[in-house]
Amino acid sequence: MSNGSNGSNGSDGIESRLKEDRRFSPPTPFTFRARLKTAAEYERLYKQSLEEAETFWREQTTDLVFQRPFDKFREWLLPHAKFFVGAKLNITESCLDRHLTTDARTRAAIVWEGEPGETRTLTYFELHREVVRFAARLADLGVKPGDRVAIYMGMLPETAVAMLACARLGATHSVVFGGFSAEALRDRINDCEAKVLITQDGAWRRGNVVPLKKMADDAVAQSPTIERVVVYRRMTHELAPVTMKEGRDIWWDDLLTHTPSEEALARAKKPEGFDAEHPLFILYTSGSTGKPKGVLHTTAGYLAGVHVTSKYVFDLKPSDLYWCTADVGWVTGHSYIVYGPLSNGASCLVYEGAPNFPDPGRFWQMIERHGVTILYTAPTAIRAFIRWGDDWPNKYDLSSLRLLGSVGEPINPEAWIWYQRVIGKERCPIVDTWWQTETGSIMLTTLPGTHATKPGSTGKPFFGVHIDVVKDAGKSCDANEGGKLIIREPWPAMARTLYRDDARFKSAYWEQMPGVYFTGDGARRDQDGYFWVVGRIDDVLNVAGHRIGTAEIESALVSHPAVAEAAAVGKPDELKGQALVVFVTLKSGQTADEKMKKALGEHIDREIGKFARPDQVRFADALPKTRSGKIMRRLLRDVAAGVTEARGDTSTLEDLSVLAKLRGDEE
Ligand code: 7RM
Repeated sequence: MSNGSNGSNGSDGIESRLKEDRRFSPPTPFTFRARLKTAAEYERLYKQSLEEAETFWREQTTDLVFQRPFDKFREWLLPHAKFFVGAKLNITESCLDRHLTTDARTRAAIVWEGEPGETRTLTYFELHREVVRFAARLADLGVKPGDRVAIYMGMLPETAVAMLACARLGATHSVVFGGFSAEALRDRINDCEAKVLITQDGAWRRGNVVPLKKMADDAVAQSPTIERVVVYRRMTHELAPVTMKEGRDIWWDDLLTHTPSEEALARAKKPEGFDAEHPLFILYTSGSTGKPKGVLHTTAGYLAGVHVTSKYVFDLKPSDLYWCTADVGWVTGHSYIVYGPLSNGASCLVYEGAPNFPDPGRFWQMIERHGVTILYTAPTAIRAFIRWGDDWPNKYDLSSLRLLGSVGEPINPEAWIWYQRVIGKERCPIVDTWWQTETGSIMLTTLPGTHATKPGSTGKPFFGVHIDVVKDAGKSCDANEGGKLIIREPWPAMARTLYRDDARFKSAYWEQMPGVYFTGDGARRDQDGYFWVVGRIDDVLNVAGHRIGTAEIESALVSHPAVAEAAAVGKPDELKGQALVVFVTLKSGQTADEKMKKALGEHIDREIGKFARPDQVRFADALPKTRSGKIMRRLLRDVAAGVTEARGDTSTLEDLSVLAKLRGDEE
């Protein structure tokens, strides 16, 4: 069923059954201080969240700032839902202003470390001040509520400032991960018709400078809607030479020297309250067609979702230093670096660079140096650390850690145990959090103080989450029976639509199984109500925690002049979870050689970004197809994985010799 498994959930063999039964109770010293301490507390709140949803969410959001309270908690007209109907709010007041009258005022909001090692701290007072200053200037550049602003930056405090400044003005931000190419940036800007682009001269990555502004120039050359480009100076001119286009480009620092208009300053200082359903951001993510989906999130429900999950899943306290290692260009960065933690007044560590620069001890050195208490990272990173060896973490004092988290893909029990033993020293609970760009906030996890964890399981539904495993017919599966992971009722932080493509929002999520939200994942629920997510069962891959659509890769490949046809599939990979394998047929007269492989790899770098470069390019005379002409990816997956026997039904295969040839091509 799965193309996403990395061997974690094998259900055959007594050994793996026994392994799956391992469970770890929350360490007593953790539970002693935890916000929620017992399974009964979880049960009570979970029950309330489903049966008296309005009361639950009202009580859980009293610390958030609403300029006008809601009239009605939810309106559901499948597949569209509204939450906190009638409320007015400015999300940045919950993330910033509310902390100015509490102890959080002088607390670190962001502790930043650059890849070369320099550090900067912004208190809530300072972060608020910077957001107000920048928002006022953005307003004077003509940014109005509802306008789209693209942000193409690395991991800097200013990236959060830019996002929050947009939100303050009611502009919709679209953050594009700095690993995307100029072409990918251009497509994302053009799809949402962004008016302003905020970028930086260059970003550090593993000792190299990623020339973001240069790539932004290439993108904007073909983006007619961009009027202004704001450039933050991270480098020097020597490190990242930049050409500024007169009348279009302006340095962030120069912009701040402009005296803002009275009107702009007023808008920044005393922010407008927007409707609960006012768009907050668009984030592009891969689906099963070649075109990325512009997932749209709105204001009040999203804030409520990330606020409450951050509080309970990470058990955030004023004394914590919380570190989410995701890039702000992915949803994890939006929800669990920016909006969730800041709405809780948490102190967040933000790191600019690579985990193995200058050496593989970097993360552990940073944990020791800053006294990190909560670490939230991805299984692919954990597997890399394992490979680099225990000596690196063992060199550092990790005793400040009290809680560990995992996100992005299924974690194999071996990696889980290593994380718990070598990093957590068996003192820290692990929260394995399952969620998606579309869900906005965490949907499945064990809460750290209330339940035992089982390595490889994402635990139980979070409050308000009506989640189930079903067969095609929509019937719930029995305990331990595999099926499709679906969500039965809308939840506050769910995506409201796909930007300007509501038809696709309906067909991609709500029509595969009529009336319920289909996640695209396969899963089972065990006898204790714990969920085990296997991975994607659609045409989406998860390569090193990056979500990549096979169709996107294929359409990028066929845009190369030498390529006739292409098929992309995933292959189980110890380190990346899945590796990307592409099968390519070339046009006649083209030579299938190493040079061509390299050219195709570079073509993907340009079209999408280096992170999407295929691990393996395999040439074929023909691809296996059904009689109706559909590429049989199932067979190609087997070929890529080295399965030699044709499994399953090949009766619709047009020409069996095609398959035999592909197998012969094994490297
Ligand atoms: C947060 C994020 C979503 C897909 C999702 C799953 C996979 C994420 C877990 C997981 C097993 C987890 N958003 N996934 N978390 N699988 N266990 N804890 O990753 O939109 O980029 O990806 O990632 O397949 O559908 S995402």
